[in-house]
Amino acid sequence: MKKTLIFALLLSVLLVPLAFARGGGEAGAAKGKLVIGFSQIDNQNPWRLAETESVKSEAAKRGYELKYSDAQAVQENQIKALRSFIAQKVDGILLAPKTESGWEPVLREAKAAKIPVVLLDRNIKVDDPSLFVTFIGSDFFFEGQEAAKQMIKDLGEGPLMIAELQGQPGADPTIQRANGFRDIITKYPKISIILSQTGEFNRIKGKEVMEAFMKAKGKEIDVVYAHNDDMAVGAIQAIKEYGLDPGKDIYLVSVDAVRDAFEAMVAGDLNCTVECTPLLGPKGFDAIEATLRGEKLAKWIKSEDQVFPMSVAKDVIGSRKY
Ligand code: GZL
Repeated sequence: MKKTLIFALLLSVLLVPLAFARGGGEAGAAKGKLVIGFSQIDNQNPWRLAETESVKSEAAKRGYELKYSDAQAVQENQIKALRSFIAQKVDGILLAPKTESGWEPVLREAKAAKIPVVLLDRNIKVDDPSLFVTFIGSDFFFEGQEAAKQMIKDLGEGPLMIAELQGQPGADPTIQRANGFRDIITKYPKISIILSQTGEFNRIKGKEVMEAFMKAKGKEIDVVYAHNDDMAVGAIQAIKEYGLDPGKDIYLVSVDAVRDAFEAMVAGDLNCTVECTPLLGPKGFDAIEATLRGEKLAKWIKSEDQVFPMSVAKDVIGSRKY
């Protein structure tokens, strides 16, 4: 009797995950495991690479089949990838949408095919909120506010002339980080943004734009506000080549808190980075699984982010996961 009971218990523990892992779509049903499509914007900076790795490693850990597409920063390629996922009848889609707009048609096709779409790391503007399950990502407006607050804490209320390196045009983080920073500095009449241009969230472009800024207003620039660390690292190179001392002659604050930013702060070249975690794979798959179980989710699953001024970099760098 006792042996039978133990055997039955063991069997139930083994079978439960298998039973649950059966996908919602036909693709999953055929193989008894979830098949998930992931449309990634690009892999042109360490943050993007960390996000891609987070999704891929979590899919492998959960035994999912991942259909992966790198759009090379072209929205049309993302739309094509989503159509391909729909045609393959995947069980769910993870989408990191490059821009806020232009998604309704393909999301209506996913909805008609009963395939849940979870947004990773950027939100979108749609007329019908049922077109996606949830947005998993940071509060970019908060990040912009915190960058401005730390700058004022470190430098005072001005006069301060700021050069801004913006992210990819039309992207949710670009728009909100710009708005959040301006929300704070408008309260200080002696603080102003004198230069602003996109560096596309990448190091090479960020350096090129900073070189142009230095040519135009070199010695007048007190602060660089970069919408991500990769552009800040490019700006640091440009400032050094111009002959000034980044982190001292020019104060730099950026967003993401990738390892390169901590190394730059330890070297004294960067003054602050505001965290924006890319480790979103587990939450993304949790959201798809919950949806396939019929659970309703909040429209925004917010990441909690911290502010890291230069003073803490040495103590924190060893514990960073990306
Ligand atoms: C933020 C993400 C941004 C990062 C950049 O969630 O969309 O895109 O801040 C990345 O580094 O390119």
